[in-house]
Amino acid sequence: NPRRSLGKQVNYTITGIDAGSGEMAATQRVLRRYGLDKRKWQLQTSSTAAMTTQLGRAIKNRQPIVVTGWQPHWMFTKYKLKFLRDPRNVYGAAENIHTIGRVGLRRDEPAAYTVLDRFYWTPTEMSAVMMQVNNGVAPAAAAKHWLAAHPAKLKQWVRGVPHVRGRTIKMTYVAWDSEIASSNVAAAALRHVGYKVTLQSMEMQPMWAAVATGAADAMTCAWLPNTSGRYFHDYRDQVTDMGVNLRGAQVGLVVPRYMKNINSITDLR
Ligand code: PBE
Repeated sequence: NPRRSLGKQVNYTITGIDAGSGEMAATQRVLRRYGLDKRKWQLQTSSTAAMTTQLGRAIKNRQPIVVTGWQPHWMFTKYKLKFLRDPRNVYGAAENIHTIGRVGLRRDEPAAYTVLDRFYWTPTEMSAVMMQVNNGVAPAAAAKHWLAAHPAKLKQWVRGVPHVRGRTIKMTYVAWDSEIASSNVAAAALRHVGYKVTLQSMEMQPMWAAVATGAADAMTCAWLPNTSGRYFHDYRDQVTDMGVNLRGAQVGLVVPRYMKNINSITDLR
């Protein structure tokens, strides 16, 4: 019975990502809400890169694996995967990704504010940039090429924005594949209107704190209402919510489609 032996085969382990991410916190709740913690299941902390490496290795050997996955992500482009159903709705429905700026950005850098405020794209567009990066293209180059190939999109974001000189925007992000793509594309659009842009990667909590204290100007990484909800709740009065930059994001447990008998989180029990 492949279902009964699954726990054993994967060592009762869900392959996770960085400890600070919202999805890891949600997955700890999943272990409790589905009683998996009492059945030896554990969530392994690692990193996006280590998780995707383990996923690729398992798929190559057609072995079972359960990971904390999300969409948009190149893993769904490259491999045949499925989200496990979540009947207790711990992860929540589809989310929107928001751009968050420091208080005062609009006054101090109106050109940057306008571009970041307009920055908006689709899961398909984000996936294309993520796939390029996964294929080995440097993120800044992938972003620049993508913008060059989508002039209408760039025009929407920069239309009427005056060119600036000698001004810098500091962006921060967490090195999740999706956010590597979005922050590099937003940075490329800002560079197009003349800004020098620095991109600094951090853990999730310091990223929010950097924008809240004004140490950073902006970030494109807020998954709402659930995955980044705790930080948004804590910092909402100290930051500017610049609205949605992508609609229809999703987090959850992800397995290869060849795991035919595993379709719901309840199937892990
Ligand atoms: N993620 C990607 C993040 C948000 C973006 C799903 C890994 C998380 O906080 O879990």
